[in-house]
Amino acid sequence: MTITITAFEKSPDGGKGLARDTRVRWALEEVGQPYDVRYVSFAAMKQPGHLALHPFGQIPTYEEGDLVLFETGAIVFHVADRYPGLLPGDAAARARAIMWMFAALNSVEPPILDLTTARIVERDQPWSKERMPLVVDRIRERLQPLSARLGSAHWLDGAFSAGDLMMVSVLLRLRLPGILDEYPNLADYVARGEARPAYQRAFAAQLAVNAR
Ligand code: GTB
Repeated sequence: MTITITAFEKSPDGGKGLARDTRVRWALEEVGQPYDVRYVSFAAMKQPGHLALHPFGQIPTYEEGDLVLFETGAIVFHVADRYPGLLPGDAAARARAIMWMFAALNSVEPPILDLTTARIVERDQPWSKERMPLVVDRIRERLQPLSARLGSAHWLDGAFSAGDLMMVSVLLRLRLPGILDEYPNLADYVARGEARPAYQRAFAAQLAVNAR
């Protein structure tokens, strides 16, 4: 069955792979599923056609036959659940991989998103500069224990899983602000994720569109 996802017609990051379609592309590449992409403009995302797929008018969405999904957590979980390659066979290991997906989205991504808000949306507020150390410290509160847990391991729990795919995707946004470099094992972890052939293909596909 054909899989179709949506992505920015023109990503604001110009193809750095930070928009959330990249993690969905990566998951599909990991499990070897071909997919089509429908590109949408910011205006089109807020029109009834797209809102029927995504109530918040965002990307990415995922269509497969009658199934329509939004939210990258749900999409990556569906891909990992349906196709082999991203979740271990052992029930306990599978539960832990899913736990790491949730940890990435619920515990690590929120303070990172707050940094984006602070740097872009709140940039001109008179209190913006004063607030920034608090925002960065809240990220460190997550990175420090994550770094300690990862230690010298290659991945969070044995073999690479959907948990790592989501965690690396979330951490990637910290490279430009330089925060990732404070935790060399996390920087290496992210680099290992990016070096995976499936990630490389996903990255190249989104870049090809945004570099036009
Ligand atoms: N929780 C949802 C999910 O995980 O699927 C969040 C989806 C989401 O935020 N989508 C963003 C979107 O559609 C694109 S990824 N925004 C348009 C809108 O809300 O109107 C967020 C994003 C945007 C831009 C960059 N960038 O340029 O660096 C990075 C990430």
